[in-house]
Amino acid sequence: MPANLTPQYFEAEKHYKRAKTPQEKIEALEEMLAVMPKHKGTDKLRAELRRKIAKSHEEAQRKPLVGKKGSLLYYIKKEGAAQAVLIGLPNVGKSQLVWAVTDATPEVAAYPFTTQMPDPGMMKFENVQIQLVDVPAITAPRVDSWLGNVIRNADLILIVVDLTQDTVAQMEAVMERLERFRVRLSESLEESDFRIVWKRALIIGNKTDQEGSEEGFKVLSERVGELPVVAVSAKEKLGMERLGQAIYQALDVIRVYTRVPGQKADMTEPVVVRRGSTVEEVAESVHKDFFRKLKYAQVWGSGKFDGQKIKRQYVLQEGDIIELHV
Ligand SMILES: Nc1nc2c(ncn2[C@@H]2O[C@H](COP(=O)(O)OP(=O)(O)OP(=O)(O)O)[C@@H](O)[C@H]2O)c(=O)[nH]1
Ligand SMILES: [Mg+2]
Repeated sequence: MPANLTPQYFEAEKHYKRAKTPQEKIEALEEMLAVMPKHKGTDKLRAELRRKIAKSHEEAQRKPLVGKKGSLLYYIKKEGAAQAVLIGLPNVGKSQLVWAVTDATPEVAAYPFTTQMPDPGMMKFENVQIQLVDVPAITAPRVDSWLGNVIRNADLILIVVDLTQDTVAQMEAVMERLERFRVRLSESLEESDFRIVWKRALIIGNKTDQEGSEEGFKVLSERVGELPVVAVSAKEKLGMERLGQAIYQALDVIRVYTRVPGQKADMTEPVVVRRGSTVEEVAESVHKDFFRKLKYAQVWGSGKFDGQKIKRQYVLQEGDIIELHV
């Protein structure tokens, strides 16, 4: 069925094409929707416009806030159990990787500085949702004002390295930028500069489908010292399972399950907490008041006998099931 679109519609469409900000896009799209004839022939088109409007609203939400000195600031709201940000030089495959393992669809292209704004997506590792944030290359122009903040705010840094290029030079470039952002990847007790933050990191060697990547990985592995490193092909989706495992491990968290007295624990909904967390800390992350109200807890797993009563300060282990009594 023909859509029979009107001249007003095409006028509104022109506005949309010229729109620069998400707000302008939303306005133009709403105009297009308003002037579009409503009949079966335009059903699909109207649905598509609504989708675009929703997308522009999302975009508007992560639109940069203007900082004090007119600089751009981005803040990526954390979702899921943890937030990991992918950093690296241009073209190493950061966006391709986010595309491969999350629900996000960032732009991927063979030229540098394709990504201009942060783009978060959710990755599922077993029963855990982890947020991955695609950001511009660490050497991109005009990102210094906010990229450092996004990195400093993340729970984990994923350094993506192209295994077909000089891996050592890439690591050096990344480390130099991190230093400038006052981010360190290893904890030093002597550090007296309170502005320096320490972050967990995982190094991801990408493009294992390409010739020369094996050699690149060897050289990289020798360079990284204590940091964990994993090899993948984002494009061919090779090593994705290992990647999920490596990310989870690098986060250094554990999964604990809570159960309501007399019921079975829901094993699909873990409470994800820092390794070394105590019962009272888990209780608090379940509900603010529980820290105060917790009387005692019982644990299943943990090498204790099932249902054993445990103290508030008891340190939990991966996979423990606990019953909180308040
Ligand atoms: N052969 C191969 N090519 C890849 C792989 N991952 C990414 N690429 C290609 O490398 C190019 C750059 O990929 P992007 O994901 O856009 O790189 P990026 O790191 O996000 O780049 P910027 O946004 O510019 O910083 C694209 O042409 C990708 O198709 C891979 O695993 N193997
Ligand atoms: Mg990109």
